[in-house]
Amino acid sequence: MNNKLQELQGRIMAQLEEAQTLDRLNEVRVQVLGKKGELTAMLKGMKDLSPEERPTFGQMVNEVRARIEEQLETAKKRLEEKELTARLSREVIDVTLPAKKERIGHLHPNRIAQEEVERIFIGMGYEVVEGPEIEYDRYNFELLNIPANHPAKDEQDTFYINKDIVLRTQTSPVQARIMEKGKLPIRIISPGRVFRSDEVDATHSPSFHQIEGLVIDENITFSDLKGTLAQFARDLFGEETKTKFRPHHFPFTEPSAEMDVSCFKCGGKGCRFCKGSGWIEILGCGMVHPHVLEMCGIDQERYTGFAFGLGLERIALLKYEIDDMRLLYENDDRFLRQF
Ligand code: 2NL
Repeated sequence: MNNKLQELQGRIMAQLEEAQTLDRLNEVRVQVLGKKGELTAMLKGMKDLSPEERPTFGQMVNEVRARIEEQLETAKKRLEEKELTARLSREVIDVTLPAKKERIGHLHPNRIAQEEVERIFIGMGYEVVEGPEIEYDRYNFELLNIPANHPAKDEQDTFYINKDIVLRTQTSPVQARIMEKGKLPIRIISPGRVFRSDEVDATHSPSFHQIEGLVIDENITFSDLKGTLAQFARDLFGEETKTKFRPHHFPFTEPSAEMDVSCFKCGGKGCRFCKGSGWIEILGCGMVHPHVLEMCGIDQERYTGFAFGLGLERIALLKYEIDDMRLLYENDDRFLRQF
């Protein structure tokens, strides 16, 4: 019996020392100390001993048990430490590695240009107003002095939904709706998408963007128009920008003009950018036609106003020196990420 106990102790101690995992340790523990364990069985076998032998044997078993338990504890600590060290080296973080770059999206160049124009006019006290992209012929043409047989209606080559409803060809209908509401004075700009049945090329698209502006109050004159638009040009293209107004014709304004700005590349000397002229055409404008005021229910004896319209893509192309409008619509990330 004594020999058996010795053998057991030696064997178990060796197994505990050799154990490489906590699982293995537990296996050994159950194998010796568990309900059906070897040591437990030896205690149970005590009943076969003589009463004199029992106390000595019992004491020996308990000593062996104590030693094994102590060894178990030591082995457990050793293995836990080993596991922690392994985990720490496995999960090590190199804080000196460069961080993974997140590519964050941003506004489209067209939208950047739109917000720039909005910012300038908001600074002058204008409100930004939007309206429907599908419009009644009445708002898109009729109230703007473009009656049924007017050539402008052909010229614009409109997308018709039916004979009364069109894809708006300009954002002026938004302004006609505001005039019709009758709250004066008016100082608004209306940016938005417009549609014309044009073939796609470097300077045309069937869908593009416009910003129109409208001011109506008592005593508004052509000087207000010139002063406002000259200031707008300086804000957009730089303090040295000069402006020039050339007579023009629009059905909805009288008199009408086109505004050129001095070339912001060459300062007006003439270069490739302004095709040698020193000037770049930017927008159309004029005093709101009295007949338009009248049709929209505004007293044309008391009120006058000016209006203007500019193509947003044109501003974006100029500002960013892009030579093909199609780039603005293709959504090629290699192009867009440059802005
Ligand atoms: C251009 C010319 C223009 C207007 C738009 C307008 C609007 C109302 C009344 C009178 Cl409600 N006029 N808008 C006036 C003159 C020119 O746009 O070349 N745009 C790209």
